[in-house]
Amino acid sequence: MAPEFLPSACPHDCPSTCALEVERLDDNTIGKVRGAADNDYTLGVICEKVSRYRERVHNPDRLSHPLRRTGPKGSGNFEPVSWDDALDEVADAFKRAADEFGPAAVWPYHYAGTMGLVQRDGIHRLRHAMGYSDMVETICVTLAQKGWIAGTGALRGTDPREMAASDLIVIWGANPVSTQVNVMTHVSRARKERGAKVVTVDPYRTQTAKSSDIHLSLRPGTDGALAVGVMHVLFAEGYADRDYMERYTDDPGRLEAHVKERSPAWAAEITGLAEHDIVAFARLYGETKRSYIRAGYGFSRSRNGAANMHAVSCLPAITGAWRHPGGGGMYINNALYDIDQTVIKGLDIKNPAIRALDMSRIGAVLTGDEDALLGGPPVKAMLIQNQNPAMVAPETVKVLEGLKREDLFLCVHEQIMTETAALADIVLPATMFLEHDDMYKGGGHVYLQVAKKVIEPYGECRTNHEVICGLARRLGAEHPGFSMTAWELIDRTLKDSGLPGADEAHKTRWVDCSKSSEDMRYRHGFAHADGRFHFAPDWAALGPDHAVMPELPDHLDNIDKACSERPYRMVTAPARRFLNSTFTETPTSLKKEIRPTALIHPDDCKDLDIEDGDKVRVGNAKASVVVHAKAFDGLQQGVIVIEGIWPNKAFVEGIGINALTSADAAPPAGGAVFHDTAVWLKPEEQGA
Ligand SMILES: Nc1nc2c(c(=O)[nH]1)N[C@H]1C(S)=C(S)[C@@H](COP(=O)(O)OP(=O)(O)OC[C@H]3O[C@@H](n4cnc5c(=O)[nH]c(N)nc54)[C@H](O)[C@@H]3O)O[C@H]1N2
Ligand SMILES: Nc1nc2c(c(=O)[nH]1)N[C@H]1C(S)=C(S)[C@@H](COP(=O)(O)OP(=O)(O)OC[C@H]3O[C@@H](n4cnc5c(=O)[nH]c(N)nc54)[C@H](O)[C@@H]3O)O[C@H]1N2
Ligand code: SF4
Ligand SMILES: [Mo]
Repeated sequence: MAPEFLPSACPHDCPSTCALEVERLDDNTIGKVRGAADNDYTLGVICEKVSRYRERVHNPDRLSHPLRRTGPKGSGNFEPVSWDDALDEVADAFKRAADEFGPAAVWPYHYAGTMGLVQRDGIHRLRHAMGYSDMVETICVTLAQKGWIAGTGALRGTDPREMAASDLIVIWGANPVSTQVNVMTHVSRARKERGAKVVTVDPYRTQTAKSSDIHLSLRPGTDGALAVGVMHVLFAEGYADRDYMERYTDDPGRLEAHVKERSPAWAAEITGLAEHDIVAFARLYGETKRSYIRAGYGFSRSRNGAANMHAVSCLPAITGAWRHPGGGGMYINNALYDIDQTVIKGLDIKNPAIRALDMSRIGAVLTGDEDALLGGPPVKAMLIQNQNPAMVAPETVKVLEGLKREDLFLCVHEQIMTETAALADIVLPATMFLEHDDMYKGGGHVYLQVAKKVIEPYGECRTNHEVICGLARRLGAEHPGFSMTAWELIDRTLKDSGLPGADEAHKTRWVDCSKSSEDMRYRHGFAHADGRFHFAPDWAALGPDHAVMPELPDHLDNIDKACSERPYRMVTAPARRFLNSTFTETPTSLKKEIRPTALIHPDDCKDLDIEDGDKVRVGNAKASVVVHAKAFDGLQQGVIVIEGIWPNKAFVEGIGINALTSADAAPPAGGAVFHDTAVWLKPEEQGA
């Protein structure tokens, strides 16, 4: 077969969801991977890690056949076993747990290792058919989503392609150079075509911040204060669009009175920024009508993250930036995709009375915390797909203790032997996206994509869909979705959603789900019942823990503040060549990321007598971890950054950064707080 490029879509947990072209060398081998040049969001650009996907898909360490544990948990001793035997054992273990403790003792657990709707979400169909425990998906998006919806009413914003028509782009709490590179393509267009200015708001000088005209290097968890300080100037200096607010917002008068009390000097005190920098940014933002705020997840991963996202989203409603093409802003565009996933997820058979455990609190759940278990039975059996909690979930010490419980039956369906898979009783080998069919929503853009497999599955690998259906058969689970192929599920789901079917969508490569430019900018009203942007959100409608939420945008003072015992605030931002825990197995990524490293202000290094390259111990009440230090002047004193997510084994003592992060559920509806940790820091003794 002659080499050829076939269309695909990137399945990883990245808002860019790039349209790909993959070179097929033969039935089992790929060559180059490149971005589709004719997709007007991807524009031929993809990140370096996916451009060398060959290294991942043809990784010699890939799992190729089912395995059964032979030694003690975590010993790493496994023996090969047939698919039939493996699935029988999993089904038997689930039946035993359900017989003894009720079906809620089984907890299917998953997240977004693949973003494909069929392969990611089919696990819910099995859950609902069997009455197993449900899962609240809090590990990533909850805080940001609640915060954005609070004001606008819907998870969408200005068309990201319209950034090219902006005169000012504010990248707020995101690092797209690392985390969604296509944003930068559109930023570059605005710069080239309109001379647009770029501002980045981030606690440290990321590559994104470095490439910007202005970097506001604030303390973590203080974005609400910055936004309110900016509002003060917008009102005081005549930049507020009163006509727009009168027509499109809920209570501008109250907001104005509220922010009058909160000056740039007040914001400077909280954020650690200079007052004149806050004022200068506010003036620039106020003067520039075509201003586009691209809000990221990063600044929402704090206890006050939802409040901060809401505060930031208020800015374009004050200046009326939404009026102008290229103005307004966006965080994510999920609401464009009105996909009816009833068949994939088995929503028609879901029993809402069954408990839903908070996935970010997996450590507490598995170690028997009554609150985390919501008063129900212990979790005795799990199937994990698309997730690596041993590395990525908060409170690693508890997570590992729980996963190692001898009385917990654990099945992990994985592509490689992750630190989670290594703790399993049964490990099942999973296909990669190039080996199965699926459909993808582009959260960071406007396209829905349907992708067919490019090569044959490696070894004995099976898809998530096949595993779910295989277990359903053995467990007697009933639902039409279990007897459909992945392609049939795609076709049915698209048609149920009023979209072209699978064949047609695949032929056109992507389906544009955008609305008109005006609609994307809420020119016909915001998505709340009253059609207005809400400066005073109805937090009670957004989550049970709403009492602490500020009535109007403010600095919500509920973070893990620095104190004398723990004087440093730690951010655990993503690494450029990893994608969460993925790509920590590819040699090039590992080589370029080098090792877990704490970026520390040079003056803090001096105070602590730490030299570049020294080992340092970072800790709090939960644990301590040892990393190498790097002096870095791109952050405030009192802030440290450790990029990750590295495997536990990459750390000097074999325990990773999430041993320090908290599983506290942030208000109003939960959400993990990965960048909200106060720590102490000290040099590790030489040779220790
Ligand atoms: N290369 C790479 N790409 C990725 C990922 C990865 O791990 N690696 N992860 C993927 C996933 S799952 C997601 S959800 C997205 C997330 O992508 P982003 O939206 O970019 O969010 P984060 O990666 O959490 O953090 C982005 C930035 O937020 C900053 N930040 C932290 N705390 C604060 C704060 O209090 N205020 C402000 N203003 N900024 C703050 C961090 O320093 C960091 O530079 O990226 C995806 N893409
Ligand atoms: N300290 C710190 N911790 C964090 C974060 C942070 O910024 N800092 N970010 C958090 C965020 S935003 C997220 S989303 C989570 C993400 O955490 P995870 O969801 O664990 O992240 P991934 O590495 O994207 O995917 C997990 C696994 O899915 C597997 N996988 C991929 N495709 C398939 C498939 O088709 N089938 C099966 N069976 N498996 C598949 C991959 O091999 C990978 O091991 O981490 C969180 N943890
Ligand atoms: S930028 Fe994101 S969506 Fe695009 S190829 Fe890289 S990981 Fe995939
Ligand atoms: Mo995420």
